[in-house]
Amino acid sequence: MNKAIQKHPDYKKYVIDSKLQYFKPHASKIEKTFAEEISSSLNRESKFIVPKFFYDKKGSDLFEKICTLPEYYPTRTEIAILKKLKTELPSFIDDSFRLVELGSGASVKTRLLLDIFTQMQQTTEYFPIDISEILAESSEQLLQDYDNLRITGIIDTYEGGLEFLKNYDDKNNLILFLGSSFGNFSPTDGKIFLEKINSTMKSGDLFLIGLDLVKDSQILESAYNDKQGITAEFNLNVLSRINDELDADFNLDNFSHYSIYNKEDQRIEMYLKSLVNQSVVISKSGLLLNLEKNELIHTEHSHKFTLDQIKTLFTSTGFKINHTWLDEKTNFSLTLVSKN
Ligand code: AVJ
Repeated sequence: MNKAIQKHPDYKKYVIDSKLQYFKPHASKIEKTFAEEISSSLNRESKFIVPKFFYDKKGSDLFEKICTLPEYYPTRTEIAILKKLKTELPSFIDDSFRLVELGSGASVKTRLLLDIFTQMQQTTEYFPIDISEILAESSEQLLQDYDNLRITGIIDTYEGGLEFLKNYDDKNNLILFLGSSFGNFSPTDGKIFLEKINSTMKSGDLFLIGLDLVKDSQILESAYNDKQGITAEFNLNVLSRINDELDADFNLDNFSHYSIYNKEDQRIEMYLKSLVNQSVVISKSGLLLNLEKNELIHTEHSHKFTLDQIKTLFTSTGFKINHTWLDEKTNFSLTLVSKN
């Protein structure tokens, strides 16, 4: 191809077959390594580990398990709402739309949307955007199950992938961001993220986002403190990951899972609590970590929203709301927005 007319010079295209292709940036932008991030986030007075590190293979499996727990209402509720979209979403989209997903869709949720798209369209394009390359397995499976599907994976950050898509062509995109993953952002970062998404959207594009709602503290706290202790295992697993990948010697017996609902800030706060005074070596981060008994390492914020806040959030970041769908108990929401 002539370099001068190449449309995406920063990405390499991998064509697997007529139905599956990938785009991957040549050189991933100067991102900090796991070792560096851990070294800086634990080497300070208020210690934290960012939640994206939960998701190694074991952590992803544990999260899948969380999604099926009786206490963890979000997944089940969002699926129930998505099922209602089957009759209602078609009036918002047509043949010109492709489905874009932030995060790769191995899940039933993606399939519920693909059911809608593939029934309406001759051929459906699905563009998952994900940094992890496990994209491959789930794509193969989807292609086996949907005849008229074409998949283009973008192996990049959400922002990077959307920026890529902006210059890709002028087909309309319905961008999915499900599971209340948005709840991990601080209010400030969340706004910046939405503005970024807005800036990559064309005027006809749609954005469908799943957000968890403010509710009774007890319901929230039991969703993050399940009886079987799977959430605890999920939280503690990040220490095992650091042990394995960064050559550290965390003794998991010396930590406990701690999670509470902060009503004022409307968020679940998750921590790992040090049960004793202890020192931990993290070789690859070059760190000797001293922890006091009862000291907390922050691992996650999961923000919850009111319907009014959802309205303000989108109108203040350049969107107009097309529709918000809720379950009967108003536990969870799906909001469809477009550029204002
Ligand atoms: C994937 C961020 C939506 O906040 O509910 C579940 C992660 N953490 N249980 C959430 C999670 C503990 C989940 N999100």
